Amino acid sequence: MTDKEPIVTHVYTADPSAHVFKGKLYVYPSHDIDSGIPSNDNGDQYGMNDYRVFSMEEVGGPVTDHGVALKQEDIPWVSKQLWAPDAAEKNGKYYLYFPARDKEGTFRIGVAVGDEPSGPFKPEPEPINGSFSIDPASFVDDDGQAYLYFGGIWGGQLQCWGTGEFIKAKYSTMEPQSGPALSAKVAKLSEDMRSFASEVQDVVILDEEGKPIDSSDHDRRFFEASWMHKYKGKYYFSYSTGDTHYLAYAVGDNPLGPFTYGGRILEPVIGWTTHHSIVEFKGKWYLFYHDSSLSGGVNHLRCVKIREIVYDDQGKIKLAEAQPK
Ligand code: FUB
Repeated sequence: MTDKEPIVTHVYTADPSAHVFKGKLYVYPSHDIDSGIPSNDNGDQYGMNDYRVFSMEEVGGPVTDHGVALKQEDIPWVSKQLWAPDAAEKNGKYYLYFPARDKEGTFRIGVAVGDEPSGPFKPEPEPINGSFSIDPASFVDDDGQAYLYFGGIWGGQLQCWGTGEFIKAKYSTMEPQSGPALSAKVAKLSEDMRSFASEVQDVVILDEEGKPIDSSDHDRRFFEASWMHKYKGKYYFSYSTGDTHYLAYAVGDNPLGPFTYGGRILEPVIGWTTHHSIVEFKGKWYLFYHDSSLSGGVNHLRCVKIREIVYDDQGKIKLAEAQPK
């Protein structure tokens, strides 16, 4: 595998969340399918209906497909669209967090529990109380406190929740167009990892002058694809800028923020979406991301790839020159 090659080609994969569990690198991606649903701005064509788990012993080595770990028909509250998932481990149990539309068509976030990192995962009968929108990303800090970051604009419905209630009329908008940008959301997770243990709050991203990034600043404001990692005691919140197609990051001293914009990690890829994770494995740091090269550019048929990243003396992230072979 080189940085130009997908980690697997026998299925379409996207939105990779990578974690080290039991000494191996596990990847929890979306499992893209050709749903036959016409494309629109709400993302109806992203009609995924199950999750598969992958693992590798080495970056660049063989990738094991552990098969289907959770499927739509086994989740009582879901109507459609199993979008970008993430996983966490706590006290020997494994938790798969996933967004999907409920029976009313509103995105919620569910959790499913397993005994092994590869699953299978048994879903809780209801979505997490108080959850909404898409793209959950879990983070367990060194003190054992776990957090769930989430949110995504447009098809992900984050713009519908400005008042705290779901306003369907805002579904096809990208509000606000001025003033502070919409923020990703974060909540502490309970000890059993199945519910929120705090209020949902904004993940505030500040500019170099300490002002919240403006909604007109499309190159830097949050759109979707939250990820949290820790490097040298600092908290790195990374995300997709959506319609400007960058992966960007912001750095803070606390997992709840605020975070100060730090720069771009990845330029636009082939395809509309860009979504990633960042993980340390065997002393190196890796960016897992996707593009649509495997399908020749079909936006909803994507493939996961890996690039090595490095940090400079200031803690700024750069792509490494030498990439996984
Ligand atoms: O995979 C469906 C959606 O596309 C994800 O939830 C977004 O982050 C974007 O990658």
